[in-house]
Parts: sequence; C-alpha cells; structure tokens
Amino acid sequence: MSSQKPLNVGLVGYGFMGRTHSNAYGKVNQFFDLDRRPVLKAVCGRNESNVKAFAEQWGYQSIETDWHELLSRSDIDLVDIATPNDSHAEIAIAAAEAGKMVMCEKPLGRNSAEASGMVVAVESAGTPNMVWYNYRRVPAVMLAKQIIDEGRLGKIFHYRAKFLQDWTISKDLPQGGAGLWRLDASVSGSGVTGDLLAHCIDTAIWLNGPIQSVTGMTETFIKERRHNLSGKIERVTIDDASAFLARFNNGTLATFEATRYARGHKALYTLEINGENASIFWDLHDLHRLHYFDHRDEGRLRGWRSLHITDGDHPYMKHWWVPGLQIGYEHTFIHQVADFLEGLRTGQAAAPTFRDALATDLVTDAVLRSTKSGRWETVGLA
Ligand code: SOE
Repeated sequence: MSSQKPLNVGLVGYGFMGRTHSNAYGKVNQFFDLDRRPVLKAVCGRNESNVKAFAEQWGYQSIETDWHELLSRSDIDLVDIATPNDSHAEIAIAAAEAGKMVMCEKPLGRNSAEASGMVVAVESAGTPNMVWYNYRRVPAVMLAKQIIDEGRLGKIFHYRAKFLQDWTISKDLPQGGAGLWRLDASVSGSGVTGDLLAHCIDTAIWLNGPIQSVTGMTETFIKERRHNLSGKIERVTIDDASAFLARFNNGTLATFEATRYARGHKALYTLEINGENASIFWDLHDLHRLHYFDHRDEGRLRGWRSLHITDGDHPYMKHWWVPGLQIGYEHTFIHQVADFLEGLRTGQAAAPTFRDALATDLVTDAVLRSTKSGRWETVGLA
C-alpha cells in the first residue's frame, strides 16, 4: 500500500495528447518523490469500443462515454481535458463548477473570450488549474529561464522564435474529424497561430515578460479541401502559415514564425535570444543542447558553447539516469505533472495556470486581428 495520497484522474479525450498525459501520470511517482499519486480512475470518450481499448492499454480503471457523467462522479479529483479545442471551455467551466481540479491542453480556448470564461470559472471555484504548454519543461529550456532570471544576458534586445512543420502540404489531405480537426478553424480556433505559435508565445512570455503589441501576416496556401465530416469540398478556414513582429513591454524586438509548409521540418521549434552580454539558442530537434555565447569570456576562448543538458545539476536531470544520458519529449509531460503535484503540496500553483495561458490567447488574438486590420495591435491584459 502506497503512502502517497491518491489523486484520482478523469481524462477526457484519448488521442495523441491523451497518451502523453497518461504516460506522465503512470511514470511520475517512479522518478519524483511526491506526496500525491495519480490514479488512472476513468477515461472518457464518445466511442465506447475505442475508449475501452484505450483504458485497457493504459490501465484506466473505468470508462465514461459522456463527460457530464465523469464530472458528476465523486471519485474524480482532477479532470484532464485532452479533447479538440472546441470543447475545452465547456468541459473546463463545468469541471470547475463541479469542484474538480482542471488541467487543459493548449491552447486554452479557441480565442481569448473563451479562455477568459475559463479563467473566471477556475478562479471563482478556487480550484488548482494548469495548461499543458509542455516545452517549458524541456531541461534546456528551463536552464534558459534560469540563465535569464540570473541576469546573465543583460538587457535583452532580440527574441526570435520559429515552429516549422510540413505535414499539410499535400492538397489531397482532407480537413476535419479525428486527427485532422486542426485544419478546421471552427474546431481549432485558428491554424498554426493557435497551434504552433501558441507554444512559442507561451515560452516567450515566460522567459521575457509580457508582449505589448504585434503586427502579423497569415496565408492559407490550399484554399479548399474535402471535409471528413460532410464529405464535401469546403473552404479551408485555418491559417497555414503565420508570422508576426512583436514588441515586449521591456523593449525587446521580436519575430515569430510558424508554418506547416516548411518541407523537411517536422517539429522544428527554435528560439534565440540576444542580450547585451550573452545570447542563447535552443532547437527542439536537438532538445538536450542549449547554445550559449557569453561576450564576457576571455577573448581568445570566446565562442558559442554547446551545453549538453544531461548533468545532475541541470533542471530535472537528477531524477533520471546518469550524467550524459538523455531524456525526450514525453519527459516534459512527466515534469509538468511532478510540478503540478508539488504545487498542490506547497500551495504555490505550478505555471502555466489558466490565467498565464490566457495571456497567450490574447497575443494570438491580437496577431489575427492585425492580419485583418493591417495595423499594429495592442495585446489585451490577462
Ligand atoms: C501539431 O502538429 C502538434 O501536434 C501540436 O498540436 C502540438 O502542440 C505540438 O507540440 C506538436 O505539433
């Protein structure tokens, strides 16, 4: 019998993200010393045979086919939302009203209006909440945060982020339905702006503070695709590519770009920050490395250092193997659960909370507004 207090999880949705979260709940207590233990109580999805198969494979004790039923259960402490974006708000608000803790996949809402309602719901209920912006918890990205917070970069002049993929280039790819709802803006809210740039914006605000104003451009390269649900050729409503310029409150100038049309790139999330004294560069395809240049190094030896973030004194790494051995994408979700559980113990909410994630939706809204107005747009306050 375990000495840790159980935290009964009810997962809604069992796609790609349902798998990453389930894996994290299953592993977290083996690697982190925590006083709570997630228990895979129930998984919920509309297709009974699929949800049963998922429950069996991942070890969930029970299933539900209607999320209202899940929320009404007294044996569920935490509702974890891993559904397409159009159901985040409804489920999260109802879960908060039912007194559950709530975790939600990114982006929080399809737009900031939806996200605001979700923030009000969790804050009025006073319930712990968090959004799965997992890339904050890549050890190298966490080290970047420490380096910046220690002031090593000095004044930050430039922030540059990109998220490049290439999986929607074929004009024969349909839109809508399982797996392809990201191509239907009525479900997703937007295209790469809300899906990929949202990651870049979340990390950027966390590392460098609030974004003040933006001006952007988007393009939809393939204008019509067959819709999986109607079977008809329909207009494509998402942005396939999105780029924007930004000014941070602290005076930093920034460029952000995301696309699903960068042939050869699968999930190339990169960021570079240039400060008065030093610069850092990070690349998701080589996620253990943090590149660091410090102008204060002795001139003869000055140059870009390629730090391998696998040592025990690097963020999170003492919980894993021995120095030099690597971890990967799935571990970012395990770190996030560990921090959430630790936040429950200390009473210090683990970030990003719903309110933090609202700040990202306010930036994506401003970017999309500016593509219509053709002007710089001020970002709303979270
Ligand atoms: C899109 O392809 C996607 O799966 C995003 O939705 C995720 O948030 C990102 O981490 C990887 O790419």
